[in-house]
Amino acid sequence: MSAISTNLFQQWRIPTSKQLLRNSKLHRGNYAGLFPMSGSEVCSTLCFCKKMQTSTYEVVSSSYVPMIKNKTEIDKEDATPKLETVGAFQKLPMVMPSIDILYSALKKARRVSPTKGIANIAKRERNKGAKQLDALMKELAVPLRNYMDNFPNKRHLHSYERSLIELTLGDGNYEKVLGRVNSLKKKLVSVGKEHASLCAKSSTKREAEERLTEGMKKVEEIFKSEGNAVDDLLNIAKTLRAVPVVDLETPTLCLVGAPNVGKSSLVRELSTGKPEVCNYPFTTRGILMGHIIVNFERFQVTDTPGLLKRHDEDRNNLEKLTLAVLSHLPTAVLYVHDLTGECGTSPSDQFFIYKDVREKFSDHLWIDVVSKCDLLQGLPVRFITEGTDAEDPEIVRYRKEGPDGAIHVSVKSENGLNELKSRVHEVLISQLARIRNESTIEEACNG
Ligand SMILES: Nc1nc2c(ncn2[C@@H]2O[C@H](COP(=O)(O)OP(=O)(O)OP(=O)(O)O)[C@@H](O)[C@H]2O)c(=O)[nH]1
Ligand SMILES: [Mg+2]
Repeated sequence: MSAISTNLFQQWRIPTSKQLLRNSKLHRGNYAGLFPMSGSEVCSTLCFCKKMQTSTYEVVSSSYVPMIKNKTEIDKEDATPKLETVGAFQKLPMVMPSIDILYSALKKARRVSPTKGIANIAKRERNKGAKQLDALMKELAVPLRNYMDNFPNKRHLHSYERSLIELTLGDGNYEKVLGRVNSLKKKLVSVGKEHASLCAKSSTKREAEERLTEGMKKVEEIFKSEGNAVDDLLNIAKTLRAVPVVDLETPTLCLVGAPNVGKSSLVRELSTGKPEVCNYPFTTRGILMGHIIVNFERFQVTDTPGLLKRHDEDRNNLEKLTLAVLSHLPTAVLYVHDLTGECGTSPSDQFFIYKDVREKFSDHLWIDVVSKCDLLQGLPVRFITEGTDAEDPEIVRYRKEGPDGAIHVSVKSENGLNELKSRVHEVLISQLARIRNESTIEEACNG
């Protein structure tokens, strides 16, 4: 299968609270999480889905943590259909704003005329009333039913996309909004039918007219008061469609490290990606996707938000996003260490974060980079806040050189960049071999 991208760099990030209020109505429902940048900053992308990775991880309460499943759970999962690809967000249906659905439905319903050939005035009026109410109910309920049918069940999504839904929209909010749309649909059907039936039982023309007006008003009121569920769904679709598309069969390099260590600067050097670079932590607030072309072979590069020294349960959604990429996508890691003290995280804290991440993702192909080496002329940097564990010989060594085999680079002096580029190419080629090998094994297993 070929993979096409209309642009070579995609960006998706958590907005500031101001952007969030401007871009989405979802804040009303206390939606903590990530949203795309405003339209001009989010690049639209066309990319084809690929087969899912072979190893699977389960998202547990917004966590990226791999979970070991017992037999009953596996059996239960096997019973449900699965979408074994990424790319579900690009297939989400277009949702119409609630106001447009309402006005279009009212217009169409009012145009409905009574069945031809009814001579009796009262009969004709109640026939018209019942038909108009029925039409209004259908015009409102059918689009909602289509949304319900075409927004995927979260359980059937690829683990990466499931995790993005949790981190983007907040725990359970995707299902809540779909639930509200569904209950609105049910209410419209039941109230619409009830009033159509009342109207059909009218004994005079006047009564039929009154019942029609009353029914129209009632259905309209319900839709006006609960139609915001549809607008929330529209915002969800917009947000999810803006998530950069990853291709699971294209090797991916994921830049990881503490905040402000120079990850984005390296992404700019290594790939077509041009993420924002600033001298403060958490400049990168989402997943950013760039590409590297080596010998006509295309590879993906993801920039990620920085990781702080803390336990997983205390991590914010930005950090969880980084870990979700590592957990659910078959990436090679380029881990960035800043030993200059410039980034704000002490070398010993960076060492702690590094050990933790390295241990968790020990099966990933890996490159260590010590960044900003143009600033590393003086003695090893030690923060006054560093505790006694900073005397640990491993940390003392780390503070001087970084991890064993780390490549020292500077985007300012360009030191080490050529060595890094060839190492990156080597690792991506190995990653490609791994992916192909896994596909071959999978095909063999599938007979
Ligand atoms: N002197 C020097 N400064 C650098 C180098 N690389 C990056 N910087 C600076 O370090 C700061 C942080 O760089 P970024 O690339 O934004 O770091 P980041 O890790 O992506 O930061 P977050 O997205 O906030 O986590 C910026 O002010 C860069 O100009 C380098 O090689 N030398
Ligand atoms: Mg960055």
